[in-house]
Amino acid sequence: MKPTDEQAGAWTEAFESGKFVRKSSEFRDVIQPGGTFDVESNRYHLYVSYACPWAHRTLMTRTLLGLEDHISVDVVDWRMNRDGSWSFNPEEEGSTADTVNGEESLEGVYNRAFSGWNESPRIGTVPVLWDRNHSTIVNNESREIIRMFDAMAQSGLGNGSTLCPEELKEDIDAMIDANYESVNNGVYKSGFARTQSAYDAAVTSLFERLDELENHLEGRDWLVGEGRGVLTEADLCLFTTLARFDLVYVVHFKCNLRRIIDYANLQAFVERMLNQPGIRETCHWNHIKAHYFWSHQNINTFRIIPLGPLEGAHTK
Ligand SMILES: N[C@@H](CCC(=O)N[C@@H](CS)C(=O)NCC(=O)O)C(=O)O
Repeated sequence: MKPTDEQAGAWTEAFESGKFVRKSSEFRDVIQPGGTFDVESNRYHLYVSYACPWAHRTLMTRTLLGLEDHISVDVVDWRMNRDGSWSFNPEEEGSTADTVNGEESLEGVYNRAFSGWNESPRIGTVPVLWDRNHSTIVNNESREIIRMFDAMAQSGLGNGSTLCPEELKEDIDAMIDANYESVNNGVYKSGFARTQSAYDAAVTSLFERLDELENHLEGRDWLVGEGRGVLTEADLCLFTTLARFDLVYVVHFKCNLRRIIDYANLQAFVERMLNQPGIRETCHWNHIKAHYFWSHQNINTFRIIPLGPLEGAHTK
């Protein structure tokens, strides 16, 4: 699906009255059994940044659903360029070349999917789900990509588990929605605010929601489901923000009313997730920390990377 001019316009308008406004994703096709984008092993390829919380959701889902042998992955350099673009740099530890298209930058990949892409003021975000058969981008919205991975796992690929049981779908979606603006996007709204009032509002609603989640997790392991709950997409979507919180957001985005380590239930939730098979291996703390402090020079002029904190998700 090609982006519309209206969407492109929205991309150029990142800030409104001091508030950070997130661009909407432009490629929104769907993998479906029997559809244009059919379920097939080794057909789809993920481009991620290990630093990015949205991309991290897709990596975690791929691991938990046992899709590693079916969906290949390339990893961009942790350095995001000043204009928000990403490069491939196989020299950098943990980063790879573009093994599918041989591009030097992610813009090159977007340009293959939609020629003329880089002639407009568009910036290609991670994650990107690429289709080798049609040589195009299927989708670049993390929430939709993880749902498609679940559909793939339900269609015979992977380990047969689900992160979105049909009977919990509504609750999962409601939980993801409830955490999106206040928490997932809230940390960015706090960090990129250009007025005191925009910052105050973002931090206030972020911590109000964290307080609610701390209460919600009392006596529960996971956010959704009966009893102690079951591990679902809603947990992954919250986790990738919480895991970065003490390491980066407290200082870099000034989200400093409390740390996650100060919340007993949220901290236990983070550690529980880290202990799921394969999850720790998806957490590349060096990329996460270096990326934020180095890349956002508008809020960290001299690119100094803090030494601490001594303790946090990254030490658990
Ligand atoms: N809505 C997207 C957001 C993805 C996103 O914003 N990714 C960031 C990295 S954390 C990015 O690539 N930013 C580049 C830019 O905005 O210039 C999703 O959830 O997939």
